[in-house]
Amino acid sequence: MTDLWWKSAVVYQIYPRSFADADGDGMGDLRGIIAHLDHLAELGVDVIWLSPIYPSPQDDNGYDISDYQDIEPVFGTLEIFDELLAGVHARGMKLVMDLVVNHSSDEHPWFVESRSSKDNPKRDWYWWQPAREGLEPGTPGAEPTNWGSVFGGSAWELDEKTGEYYLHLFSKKQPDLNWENPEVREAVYAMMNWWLDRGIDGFRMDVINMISKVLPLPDGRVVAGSSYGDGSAGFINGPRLHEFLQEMHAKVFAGRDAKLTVGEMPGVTVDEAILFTDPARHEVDMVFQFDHVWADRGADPWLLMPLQLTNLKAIFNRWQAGLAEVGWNSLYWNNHDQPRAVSRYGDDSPDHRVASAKMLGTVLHLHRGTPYVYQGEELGMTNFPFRTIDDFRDIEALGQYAQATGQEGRSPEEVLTVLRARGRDNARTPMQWDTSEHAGFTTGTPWLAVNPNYPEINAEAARADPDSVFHYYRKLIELRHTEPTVVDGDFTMVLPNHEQLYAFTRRLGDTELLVIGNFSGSAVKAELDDDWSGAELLLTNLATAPQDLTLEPWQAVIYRRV
Ligand code: TEU
Repeated sequence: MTDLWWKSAVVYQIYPRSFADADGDGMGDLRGIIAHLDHLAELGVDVIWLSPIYPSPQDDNGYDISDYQDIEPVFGTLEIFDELLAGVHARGMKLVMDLVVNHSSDEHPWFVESRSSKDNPKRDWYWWQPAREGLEPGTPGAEPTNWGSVFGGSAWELDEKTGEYYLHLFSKKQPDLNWENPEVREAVYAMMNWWLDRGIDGFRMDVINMISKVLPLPDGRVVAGSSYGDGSAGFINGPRLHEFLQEMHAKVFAGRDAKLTVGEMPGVTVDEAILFTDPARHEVDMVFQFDHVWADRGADPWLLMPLQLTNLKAIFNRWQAGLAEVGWNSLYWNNHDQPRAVSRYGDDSPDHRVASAKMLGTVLHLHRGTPYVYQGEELGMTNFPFRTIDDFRDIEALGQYAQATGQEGRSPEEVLTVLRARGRDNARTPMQWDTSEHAGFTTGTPWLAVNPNYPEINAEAARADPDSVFHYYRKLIELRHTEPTVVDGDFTMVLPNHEQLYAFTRRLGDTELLVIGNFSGSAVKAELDDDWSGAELLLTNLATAPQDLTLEPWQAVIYRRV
């Protein structure tokens, strides 16, 4: 047994807009989630993390919040939220909310006030700056720094009313909050306490390693082929980040029962993560790092790089080793920002989809850390067959496409090739529940097209088939709950230089587990120094056990010996 409950927990992420629509408007909602809670209870997950459900103009699908203490009417009401929370708790699960406080919506009353005049009391709640010295506001290069926004274009928007620019690392409808201002921080902590008092069990913190900025805001490194500088050194892991997280902990979490806190931190290093997740420092319980989902990304963002398995293993090994003594890992292949893992690191063709989805699940869930399952991953849902840019809805895809094919002169086909493989809308197509029209997601018109493969890939079929990805994930989750070695065992990578096999052991006391995943479409024999003959085969994803450690295409195995 471990002291902190989230160490043995599995988290399931819901993207409410795409999960289940109860009222037929084409968008998922809270009643839709309530209707499917038994699906999650049957899967056996411990925690549900909800992507943002607060009032929002939906410029970035809810990551642009205009009221932190209410529910977006399209999704429901606070009363329905309380019903959902009760339904989650009644099934023995917990509920974690998304905390998006690096930025708000430009329609949040705080920003509406802030932009109203230079001497408004909330002016300093956001990052306002005049044009670069000697340049007229609005002229080329007059932005206060050369930073580009994640979604394309400059990270600065000129506000005509006062002639000053405001900072937005994401869309111009997502102005960055100024965490230097103590009133901002107090307002955020009060809001967090309000939700915790309502009964929620923790927060997933959106881009929380961007809240502290380097002062004065510095120009970024010039990037060849890009119209903007890379400002990340000025806002990733800024000088006051640890201080802010410790203050948040003291003012929000101290004195409460243990909650789950996970900080999303693009660009975080292992050394920093040790500090963020050291329980003695009281910052966060775990972080989402990005190294393994950037493993197939090269220096040129518009070039598809094939995955090199040795590289992927080196990344995980570094994280497992780095947080072995102090701190804790989060484990994920998928979320609402990533393409579907089975299409990316597995093989989503009819012959190998089920096996490779299960293999990926095996490898991930047997690492040390808290696994996250993203809606549809438990069905082996795949990427969507996008054709033209008109098929995409994501502000990131549209913004980056405009910048790349516009001032940067890339060909549309070059950019589309990468968006089809990596675009975030791959994860956001509606959840596939059954074989009825629109996969049972809605009786109306879905906001984003349903993947045409839903007659084959859907929850109803998966629950009815004992060999489905769903039932296999159920077993993986159950194994974490019943075998302490999965939670607490130490981790040793085996065969680090093998290009097809991902192999490692876990050990706790006298119990040892051997996990091997075949990341290829050919049969491969694992040549181990150690003799594992006679070990018990706990789980494999194919009908037959391997002979002499020869794994069939995309096969995964877990052996145990005592
Ligand atoms: O994502 C942060 C982030 O870094 C993303 O930009 C991500 O790396 C990229 O989209 C991958 O293609 C968080 C949320 O998860 C994302 O949905 C939001 O759009 C973003 O913050 C702004 O809130």
